[in-house]
Amino acid sequence: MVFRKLPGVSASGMGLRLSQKFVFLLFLSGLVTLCFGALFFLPDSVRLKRIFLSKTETQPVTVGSGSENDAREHLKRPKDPEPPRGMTPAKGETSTRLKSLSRKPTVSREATEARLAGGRAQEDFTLPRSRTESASSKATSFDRGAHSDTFSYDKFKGCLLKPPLGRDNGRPTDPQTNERREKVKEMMKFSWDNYKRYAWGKNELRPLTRNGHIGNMFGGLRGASIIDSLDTLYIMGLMEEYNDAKEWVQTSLDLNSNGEASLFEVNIRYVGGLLAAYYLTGEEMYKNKVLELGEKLLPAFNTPTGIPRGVINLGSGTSWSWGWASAGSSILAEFGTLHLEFVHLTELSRNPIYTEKVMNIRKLLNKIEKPHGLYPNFLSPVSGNWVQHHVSIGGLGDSFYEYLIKSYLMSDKTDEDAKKMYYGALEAIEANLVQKSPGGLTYMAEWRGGILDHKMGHLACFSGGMIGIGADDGAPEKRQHFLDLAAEITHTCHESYTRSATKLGPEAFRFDGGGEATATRLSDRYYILRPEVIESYMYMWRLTHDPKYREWGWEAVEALEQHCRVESGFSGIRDVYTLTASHDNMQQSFFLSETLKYLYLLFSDDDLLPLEDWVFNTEAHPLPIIRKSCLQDEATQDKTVSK
Ligand code: DMJ
Repeated sequence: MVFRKLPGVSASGMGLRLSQKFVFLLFLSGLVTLCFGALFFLPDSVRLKRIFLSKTETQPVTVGSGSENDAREHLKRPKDPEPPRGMTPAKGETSTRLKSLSRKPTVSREATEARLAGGRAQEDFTLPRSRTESASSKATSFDRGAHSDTFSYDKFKGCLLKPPLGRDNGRPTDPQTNERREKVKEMMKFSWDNYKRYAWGKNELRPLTRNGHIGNMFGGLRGASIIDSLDTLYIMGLMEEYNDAKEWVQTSLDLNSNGEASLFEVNIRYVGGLLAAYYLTGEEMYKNKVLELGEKLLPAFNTPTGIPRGVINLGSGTSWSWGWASAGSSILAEFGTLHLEFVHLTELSRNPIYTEKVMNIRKLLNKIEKPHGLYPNFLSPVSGNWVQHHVSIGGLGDSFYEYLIKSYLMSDKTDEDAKKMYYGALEAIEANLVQKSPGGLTYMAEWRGGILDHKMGHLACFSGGMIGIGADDGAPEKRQHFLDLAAEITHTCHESYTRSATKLGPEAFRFDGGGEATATRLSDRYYILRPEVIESYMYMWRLTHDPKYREWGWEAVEALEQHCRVESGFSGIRDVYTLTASHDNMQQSFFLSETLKYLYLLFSDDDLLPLEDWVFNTEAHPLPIIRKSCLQDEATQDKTVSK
């Protein structure tokens, strides 16, 4: 009976015996299975495959991560003529999944020691399919231009408490302070003019050889110094220079690059820089650019946990982990330094996907077991477990902590999870890392599986400012203590400057081997125009108005002028302990974005970018506090006239 119903083949009609019929049927079903199975090996673009498989294939879903391609699917507008990128890997490329674990990137970062330690199995972050689907369908229907609930710049300005540039652009009344501020402005103009003359459109200036540096951190994106300078030029009132920068962004910033970029660096410099430029000026062009760039970063989150990998190809969306990061892990300071910018991308686009991505990271970090309450620097984006127990407030960990307290502040103090995590982390840091030297200096040691390394990096010096801005929201009995701790750390970092011949601080300083706050290794003696110490002076000045912070800032200006200023720009130096300068021939873009901006703010009145309205991202790009209640209030429309 069954045989007779087989279409096209009548086995009984061929006069076969029952056993022969059985073998024939077995052969036939094997053939059908084989053909169907072969469909899976066809390229995605083959029509036959799409017909049979597209609707039925199921993918594992995780909070905020989804399948390999759905981040781009969410953003695909109905009339997009092309399939989403990443569906068809470029010739010679293996799939993201195969490629993504780890490979040697073209970009290197300081080598890290591989001390493996186990982490507890990750809790299950998989959401029921229905919830993920509803999130994705919400996002698919998103249309940036036509969305009724579009971002209103006027409304945003109406919700600021104060004018962004203060009464008189923050000009201080005290003549000496004003003179110092003018000096910093001159330094900015000098750096900018030389960049423009010798390196226009490249990422950074090489001031000794008078040419441009492109590097390989930004995946083919250009003009890092331009993007990083937009807001600094604007707040300093260097309008001719600002207009040149704006015009370059408008006409020459090409986001269709196809190179390997650091997700972290592109986010803090490009996304942060464009967001700040938009919020300060209201120029729609910046908003359009930043939303276009934001979309390109999303595929980095397509991992089993939703924890992004460190490197992304901005063209294909393929992502992978740094070759130097042990066992294909992601870096705490990298995936933990996206929150502020991504929340603003959602704010401007009205697309929840950006916030979902970073909230997923937050959730995972909140839930995972932490050794002694500490957050190690390496985490597997596949298992969601810590990969090794190295904890540092300097490189590899630093801005993760900064973004916790700043997320709380930027949310108008509504983000209670961020607050809890920040004060919890600070408690663990104090219990395990904060040390006092025999000479009475407070410092943050590094922690390697329970063993302390009595070293503090220049990068860790941002923590004076961070602990300072978080002091007020701590438990009442702790507030003064936090402010004191912030002042002590800032003092130690200042000591690392005063104990050198150049009065500039080394890359890392130690508290063992007889010395205190000095670099003992030759390889730690360099200074690359970093901002962190000056950043803490600026915050501590705003918080305490103790004149010593302005004096310390001025010492730094004099040292920069004396040892880093060369004929055609500013350069890092190889050894802060020798007066025979050896320059590194690099004017880092963060010198224009951070070091000079923080110095300028230090010598300005507090109403220039008031902390009541703005938080600075880790590249010193000001992002406004989001006052949800005000923004949603109909009555706030167009209250901008006075601002
Ligand atoms: C900057 O790019 C950022 O401040 C980052 O968080 C750390 N390093 C540099 C400056 O030193």
